[in-house]
Amino acid sequence: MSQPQTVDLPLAPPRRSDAPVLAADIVERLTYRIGKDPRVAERHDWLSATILAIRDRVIDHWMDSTRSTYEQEHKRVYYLSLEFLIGRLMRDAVSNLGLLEETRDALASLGVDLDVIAELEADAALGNGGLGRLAACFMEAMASVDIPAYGYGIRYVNGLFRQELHDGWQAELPETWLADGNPWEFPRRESSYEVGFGGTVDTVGSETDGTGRCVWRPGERVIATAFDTPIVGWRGKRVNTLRLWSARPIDPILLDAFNAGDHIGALAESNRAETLTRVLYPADANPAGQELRLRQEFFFSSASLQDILRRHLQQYDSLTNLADKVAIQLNDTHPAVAVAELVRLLTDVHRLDFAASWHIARDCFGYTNHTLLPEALESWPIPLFERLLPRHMQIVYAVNAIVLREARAAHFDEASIRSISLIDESGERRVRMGNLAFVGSHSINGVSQLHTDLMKETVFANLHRLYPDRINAKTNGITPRRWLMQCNPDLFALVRETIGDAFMDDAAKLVDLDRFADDPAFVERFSAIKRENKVKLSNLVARRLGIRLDPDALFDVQIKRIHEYKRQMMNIVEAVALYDQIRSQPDRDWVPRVKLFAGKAAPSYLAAKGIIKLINDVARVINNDPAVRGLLKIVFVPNYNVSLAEVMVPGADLSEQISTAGMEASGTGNMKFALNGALTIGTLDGANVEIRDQVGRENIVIFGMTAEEVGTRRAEGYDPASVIENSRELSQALMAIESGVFSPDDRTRHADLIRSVRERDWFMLAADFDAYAAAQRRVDGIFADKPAWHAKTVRNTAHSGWFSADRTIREYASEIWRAG
Ligand code: F55
Repeated sequence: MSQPQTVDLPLAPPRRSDAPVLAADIVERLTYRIGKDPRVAERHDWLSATILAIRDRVIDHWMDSTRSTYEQEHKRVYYLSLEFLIGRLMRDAVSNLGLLEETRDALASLGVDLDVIAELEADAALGNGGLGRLAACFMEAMASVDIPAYGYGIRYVNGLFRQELHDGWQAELPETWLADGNPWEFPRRESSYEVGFGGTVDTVGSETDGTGRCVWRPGERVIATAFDTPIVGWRGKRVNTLRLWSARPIDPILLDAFNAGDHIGALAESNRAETLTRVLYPADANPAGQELRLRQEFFFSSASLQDILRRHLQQYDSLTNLADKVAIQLNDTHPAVAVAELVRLLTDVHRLDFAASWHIARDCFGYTNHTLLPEALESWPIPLFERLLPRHMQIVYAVNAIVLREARAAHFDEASIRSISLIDESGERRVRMGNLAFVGSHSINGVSQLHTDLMKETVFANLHRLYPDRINAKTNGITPRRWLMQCNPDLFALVRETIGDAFMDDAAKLVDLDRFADDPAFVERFSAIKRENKVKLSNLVARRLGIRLDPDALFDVQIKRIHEYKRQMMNIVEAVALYDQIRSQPDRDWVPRVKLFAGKAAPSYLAAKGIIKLINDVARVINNDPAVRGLLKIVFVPNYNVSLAEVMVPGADLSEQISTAGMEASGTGNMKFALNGALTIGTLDGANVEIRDQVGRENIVIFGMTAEEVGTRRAEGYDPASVIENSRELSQALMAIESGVFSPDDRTRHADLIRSVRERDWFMLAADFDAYAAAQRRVDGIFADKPAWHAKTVRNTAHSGWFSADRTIREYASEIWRAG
């Protein structure tokens, strides 16, 4: 891997003189590509024309990158992910190319405001949350640290649903990011592959245990067509490809059927194909379990592997060296069927013997696990798997036989063997995708140290015992380009002015800021920028919701998917307790606070939807109570997405990372907030542990049970009722909610939600509540002491460089992929 260079690159100084050339290019694209006269062009036309002009400046770098990988025979990394939560791309590309000022000037000369048109770009929301956003950060980081990489995924026509609030309830509306076209993508009709489903299998070889060569005759076939998006690395040094597959039918219309009058039947195949890549499943924990989902998984895995093998064969003319030149990373188990598909392609199509195919596959694949929640572990009913993928079913059985033989040889007992098996036989027989991904990979990684340790102790304990060298930790990271440079340009400029440019190529150098944490002149500017970002966030809230916020209040922000384990409910119950105290002790010196929430609930996750409604009910009452005198405000900002996060993160004082310890694999929002100078209030969960280690325990507010304590408490038999009884604050808050104080129109609306806390409280809200409330009062105390607060916020920024995705990617490259 070559070190980033800091000289002779376009970023410093900006080449303002090229603005007229760029302006001319934009007008040219507007005229000849979009077909609009500049005099009548609308803002959206200017956006498309600008993207096309920028895109053209990417292409030479893109071709150079591809060419040099080929010529130097570098290993290629393939990142297979069913989700890429990209957000907008224009500012990313422009900024990484060092063309921000030039583009701004070019557009200004045409009477167009860059910031205005940038807002019009649709978010590519091809993901649910952290897992999809991680894939997007990794794509940018792989290009930035000069790793030859391809992202493979699905070009969903409809990404994650748009969320509206109707009377405080979540409503889901279709998201249509492609409605105005997508100037970033290049359709590649020539890169198309057939993907089959169903049908029959004929054995050619003599073996009948699935290891002989077979011919699979699918009953159904669709075409996967590639759409490529260039991903520009920092300083434009490398441009990688995000290749998303779209499904189309082999015959767009069955003319015979149509002519015979069967107009619907004539299009049935076409509709079926197009349904495959129509919509992203909106669940981020409970796998959908529907046939269409398994079809999506196989569709994109198969197309990607065919593409990988074609590229490799074209260059090397042999598959025996595949693992030397190809690393394939599975982003969770969603592409795990790729393990069986690669074995099939190598044995059945390319005629390698089964054992060789199996070893090659294992040497190519790495698997990243993102969750330990049992309900999130994917498995497929055998009858469904067998019907859709009959040959893959045989391969799964054949692989299972190998693994179980190894376990027996190692003297594993029957219970351990049952847990290792690729087939779950505890009820309805199912294929366990996590076990398939594990045995088919040479590396299995967790996304924080704690999560990795728990993987070894829980879900993969026996597989870890059988293959002790495979599990490793790769703590997540975020791209500092999007999550500091672009979303917080004023802070970025201040940092640059203060410590110089080196941090731009090595985020660890942010640590040079540490010595300014007690420098009053610096701190004043740092905090003025935070205040300005809070004003911007307040303006957004005023525009969207008509709620006015005081930018001098403490902005306390929890933004993430709505989940019981993430405990948004603990946060809102604490707000109720605080409200109660403000009313009963109006004369205390309360620190004015705004609690901001945003996040989507899976449409079928009723408890999560109930929590959204509860937050909005509590907000209405508190925000309209004159007794509160603006000391507490609650805001739920609808339709959380990447672009909203880019405003909310820089505008936060306090970052809520309060999951039940042991449940949040890593978190990445936690890193974005710390980088932008927010303090974290959090449990010792996921990467919060590493954040504490980096920023120092005096610069983070930790509370609550550890993962170990959660486990012990559960094992001892946890009784929430007695905990609640012993906490006056919690009892009163729960009683207020349950008695209908916040839902006068339907007093029992939240009864079920509260009952689940009283009776089960699986996520131990009650057990952590008092510690959480006390931690919040500690936060108030620090916030009131401005020099102390500001010093801590500066130190958070200074010590967050380790969470750069560049660091994470370098670890993957050297320890898993052996690439770059
Ligand atoms: C999406 C689909 C299914 Cl079927 C299951 C899970 C998901 C998903 O989105 N998971 C997810 O986002 N997991 C998160 O991954 C992040 C990146 O590693 C972690 O930081 C976070 O802790 C974890 O919850």
